[in-house]
Amino acid sequence: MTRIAAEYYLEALAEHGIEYLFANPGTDFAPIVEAYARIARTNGRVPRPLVVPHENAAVAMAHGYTVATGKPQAVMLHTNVGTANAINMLINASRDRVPMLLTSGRTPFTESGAEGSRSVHIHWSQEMFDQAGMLREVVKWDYEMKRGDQAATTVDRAMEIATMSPQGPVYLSLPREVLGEPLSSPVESSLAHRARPQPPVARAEDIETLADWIAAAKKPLVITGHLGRDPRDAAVLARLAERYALPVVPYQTRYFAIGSDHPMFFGGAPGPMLQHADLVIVFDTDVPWLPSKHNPPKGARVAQIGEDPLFARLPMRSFPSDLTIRATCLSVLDGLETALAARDMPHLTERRTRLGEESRALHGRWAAEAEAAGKADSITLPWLNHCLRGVIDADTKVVSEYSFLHEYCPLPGPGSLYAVSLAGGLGWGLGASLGIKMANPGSLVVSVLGDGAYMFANPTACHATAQALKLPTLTVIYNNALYNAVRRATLDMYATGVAAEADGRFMAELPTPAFEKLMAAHEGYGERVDRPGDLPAALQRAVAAVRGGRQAVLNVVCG
Ligand SMILES: Cc1ncc(C[n+]2csc(CCOP(=O)(O)OP(=O)(O)O)c2C)c(N)n1
Repeated sequence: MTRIAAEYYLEALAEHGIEYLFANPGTDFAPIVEAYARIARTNGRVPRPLVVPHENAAVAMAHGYTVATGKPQAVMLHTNVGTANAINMLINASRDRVPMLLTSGRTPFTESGAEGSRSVHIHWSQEMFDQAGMLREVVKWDYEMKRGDQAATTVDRAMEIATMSPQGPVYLSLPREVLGEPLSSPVESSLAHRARPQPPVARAEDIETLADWIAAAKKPLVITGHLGRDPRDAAVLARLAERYALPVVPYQTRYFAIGSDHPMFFGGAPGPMLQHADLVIVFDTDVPWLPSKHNPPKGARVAQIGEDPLFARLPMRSFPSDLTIRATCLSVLDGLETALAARDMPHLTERRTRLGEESRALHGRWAAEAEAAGKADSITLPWLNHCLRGVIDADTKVVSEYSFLHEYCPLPGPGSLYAVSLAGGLGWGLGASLGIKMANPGSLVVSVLGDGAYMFANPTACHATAQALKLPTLTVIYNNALYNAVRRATLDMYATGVAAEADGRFMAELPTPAFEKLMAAHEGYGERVDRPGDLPAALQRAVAAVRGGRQAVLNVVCG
């Protein structure tokens, strides 16, 4: 039988180490379905197709799997409409620099005459002048496969761009006629002859300068954002912070950068320390502080470090920098470890003593807050996070869509946290938790989400996927029946405005469905919790269900 281009295409994906094709199909998929069926007869190596019943969930799963494994995956969606559904999660992946091959079918371009020509009315209506135009701004590269014999080389090109530093998603559109094209001779890949560029590493003179600055600083501050995606970064940072008394603020951190039980963890808000710092070292942080609220003092030195330290895809960003190092965090941290060992630290003892006292006071305050929260009438975010301690073990992965607070819940170590992108495309956490579970089948995966974030995730699509793929995770919903972020923004801008008279709640209030009952539809375990004292045992019950193979939802109703 003459092979079709789609067969070579799927094989090319596997050649690039792509294990899964997260898919939501349409009429454009016919050659893909045929190719899978043909290849199954020969046991050929192709990515496992996973049908995910919402596009945002498919992209969030791929995102989660990739950040947990480092391995980029492929997603295939239906023409313009399916692609449109996924753009929210694509924005998250783009801002988080997650490599991904996002693809979609392209409606057949021929009206008749070819194999795969238009055969239903949507084939006219779904055509766009420029399908990639709707997402071009958030991908590194886009292309439309023109001929069947490009099936392997387009994948080669897509993957080298996606994985080159700084990494990010790329987009490929796949016309049906091209995927279905019969090919009499085998398709060639260029993979074997395409060495990839390595990520940038730090220059020795920059390391020396930064080490000098650290040695001279009385009040240094380290701010992190993306640091920790490579778990090795967090391990070195913990050592340096301890050894040289460097306070660390993981600000809106996307990953585990430093444990909240580390003496140099100084909370998640840079403001208090920033105002007095004489050296601010920013490790891979798109927004290291909010200039409208707080700034480093005049004369403070600022170093900005990262593979893309200017965050070139952010249209406007004006944070100061006296030393900008384009390099992986790991290369800078490793370099500093050597360079600092060779230096005198005249202020180290003073730094250590003062910061030790401040740290003890801060940790004491968080502990007191958690204790008080446990005695309150209703559940608060500090209490919810404090109670999570009781179920988190050395192998737990926490997925946060804003609701996880390290201060109240130390995590086990590098690689134990994944948080939503600063782009804040809500609806990410539930899908991402499934991808993270796929990558860590033996781990307890707990997502901590607001009720708003949970509903944005298309919960039914996610829970159905978890059920079908046997991916039991625990979803903890911090249910305040509110878009509290919207309320806070109203009060922040109009503290004395008319809307403040209604506590900023107008347009922020949400209905309160019995989220836990969704579990009845998905063979899972669901429970509603209202009182602080009931939460620890409810978490234990939910985790027991998850460990027994059932997904679980805790609907934690907050005052
Ligand atoms: C897709 C999407 N739509 C809308 C928003 C705007 N938004 C930001 S935070 C927020 C509220 C989220 O509510 P919830 O998850 O319950 O958390 P809370 O603010 O109550 O803590 C909204 C609607 C967004 N970030 N993403």
